[in-house]
This record gives sequence, C-alpha cells and structure tokens, in this order.
Amino acid sequence: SSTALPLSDKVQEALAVAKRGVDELLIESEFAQKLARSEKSGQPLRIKLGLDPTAPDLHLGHTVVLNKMRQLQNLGHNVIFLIGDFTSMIGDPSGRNATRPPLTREQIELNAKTYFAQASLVLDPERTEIRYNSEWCDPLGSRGMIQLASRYTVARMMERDDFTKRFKEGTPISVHEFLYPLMQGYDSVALKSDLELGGTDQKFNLLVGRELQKDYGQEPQCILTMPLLEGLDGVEKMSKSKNNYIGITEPANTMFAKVMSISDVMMWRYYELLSFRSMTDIAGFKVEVEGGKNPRDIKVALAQEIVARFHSQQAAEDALADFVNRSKGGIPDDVPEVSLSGAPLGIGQLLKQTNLCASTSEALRMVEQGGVRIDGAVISDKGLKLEAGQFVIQVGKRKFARVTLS
Ligand code: TYR
Repeated sequence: SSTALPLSDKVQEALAVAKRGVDELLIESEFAQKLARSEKSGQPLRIKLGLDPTAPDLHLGHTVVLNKMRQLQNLGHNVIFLIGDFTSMIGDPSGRNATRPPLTREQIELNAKTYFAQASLVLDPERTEIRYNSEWCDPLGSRGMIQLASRYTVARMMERDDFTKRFKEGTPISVHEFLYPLMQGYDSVALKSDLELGGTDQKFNLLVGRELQKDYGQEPQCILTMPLLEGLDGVEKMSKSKNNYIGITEPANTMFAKVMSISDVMMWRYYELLSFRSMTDIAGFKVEVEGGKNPRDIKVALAQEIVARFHSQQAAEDALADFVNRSKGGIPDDVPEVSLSGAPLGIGQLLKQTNLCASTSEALRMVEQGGVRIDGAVISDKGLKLEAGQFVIQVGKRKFARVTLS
C-alpha cells in the first residue's frame, strides 16, 4: 500500500504518546503510517526492546525506555522483551572505549531472570513476549554469519562514533565487535520488528536493523531513542558508579526520600520520563505551581507514584508518613533493632558494630562533623563510652538504629 492513509484522532494521540520525552523518532511519517495501518487492520505493531543481561540491578534511568514500552503496550501493541543471550557473548561496544568481557551462560541466565522480574514492575508481564536471540542466532552457524557480514561494509561500520574514535586513538577494535550491530539488526529481521527502542547510544545499531530488514525484503522498522535520565544531582546521567541513582529495589523510604531530594526543575523532567500520568495532567500541575502551589506537594505525588510502582500503595503511604515525620526531626518507625554486648562501649565501635558506619575511623569522622545523635542530641565527644541501656542512634539524616547494649 503506497498511498498514505489519513491520520485519525486516535492515531495522532498514539503518535503523541510515542513522542513524549523522546530523543528521536525516525522516521516519524513512516511510524504514523504504521499506526494508521495498524488501526485499520486491527493488527498490533511489533515493538522490540533488546537488553543484554549484563547488569541485573536496574535503576530508574533504565526504566525510561521500559516506560515507553509500557505506554505503547497500553495502546494495544505487542511488545517484545528480547534477551540478548547471544549478543552478550559479543558484548555491545556502543559508547565504550574498550572491548567488553563476554558473559558466561550461567551469568546470562541468572541476570535475564532478575532483569525480567524487575522490568515487570514497569511492563505488563502478561502481555509481554519474551524472546532470546540465540533462538535464531545459533542456527545461523558460521556460514550464516559470513553471509550476514557480507551485507555491510567496513566503511559504514566505521561511521560509528565509538569505532572511529577508537581507531583514531589506536585503541584496539576486535573483528567480532563489528558483528554486534549486525546481530542486533538481524534480530529485527527475525522478529519482523515495526519499531525498535533504545537509549540514545543505540542509534547506530537500531539503524543497522533498518538496513538489514530492507535487504531481507521487509518493511524497515522505525527507531525510537530515549534520552538518558539525569541523576539526583540533576547534572550527570544517572548511574550506579556516580552514586546519583534510585535503584528500583531500594527500600520504599529511601526511594521516597531520594525522589524528594531532586530539584523543583528536575521534577518536571522526571514527570515526563517516569510518570504514567498524562501530559495533560502534568501540564495541569505546572499551572497549579505557577498559581502558587508548593512544588513540594507535586513532588510528593511523584514520589508516591514511583514508590507504589516498585513496592505498593501502602508502602507509598507509609513512606510519606515516614518522610513527614523525619522532616519534623522525629524518629522513623522502621528503625532496625540491634542488640550488642560489651558495655561500656566506645562510640566508634558502637557505630561500626551497628553497621551505621563502615569503620571506626569513619565513625569518629562523623562524630567530628556533628553528624551523630543519640536520642536526638548531637554528640561531639569522640571518646564517649556508652553504658548498658537502650537508645536510638542516628548517623546523618537517614541512618538509624535502636540499640540495646548490655
Ligand atoms: N545492544 C543493546 C544494549 O546493549 C541490547 C540489544 C541486544 C538490543 C540485541 C537489541 C538486540 O537485538 O543495550
């Protein structure tokens, strides 16, 4: 069908949902036509998201793409959660300046399970197709691989920024790294994908999928890239190594407090990329804030939505109560209880043995900085020895223990 279909209101709405928060949607007019044809035929689109099961602990940054999948899933399309068990043996060199170490079979299996379990808090697991790319990559064999490799030129491979850079710098690029984008593209052929999602770093690989599909006589997939979410500092990308992340398995109270710690400006970005609320609702919140409403209240709603997603509605309510209590300087209600013996015990040992500090030297430093309280009162004596008894001890804003010392 070469004549363009008109775009119904429903299709235009769907397009707006797809475009919310994206970095790029290529090619938009093609995608609009895919949506229009899908509406006409009642045949849902096939939407692919591939993941190499390398890092099983997801943070909110990882969920940005998953959210987009969920939004498209809610529109009735088929989402495919593709586990790159084959591709992770190669290791995606995207954005890397070095060859990745390959994973073992056991690591892959284990990580894939954790990954899907965690992703299911965002996706509707009942309506998600899970596939492993070894299904079609293994049968290719070496002959198939050679044929696949003949479909792409070295010059085009070298267009990729990270390859160019490494080549110029003299950082080695192994031949098997060229196979990565080809295999990822071949996955799109095997799945007859209509749309592939990824972070901005995936653009090159996603485009290879388009090329290969054309080669195989298929209609090329559209590609959608999502930006990388800023971390709690509001500047750097959210990442585990920068310690500016909110892990999706973190305790409800921590998660809540971390969301509350983002700036009022960053809050809107988190809304756009992480909330399931409509953009109309979010625009309504903006109007309220412009009209004088405290942005803190809007942030509370976001923190609650996020905690409810990864824990439960009840946990979200408890976390709010706990947050309010703490900001009044109160003691939270989920303080771990610790029994210790050895009274009288030095403050350094005490903080170490309750795990509130990693070492006695860190403990003494915290005391020095005025970051340690016993039953609410700041202590300053590094030589303090505690007698047997019961007390609540606090380090910094968020770490507490209820200690029984004998
Ligand atoms: N390259 C993707 C990443 O590193 C994972 C992926 C694997 C995507 C196979 C698609 C695919 O077909 O995140």
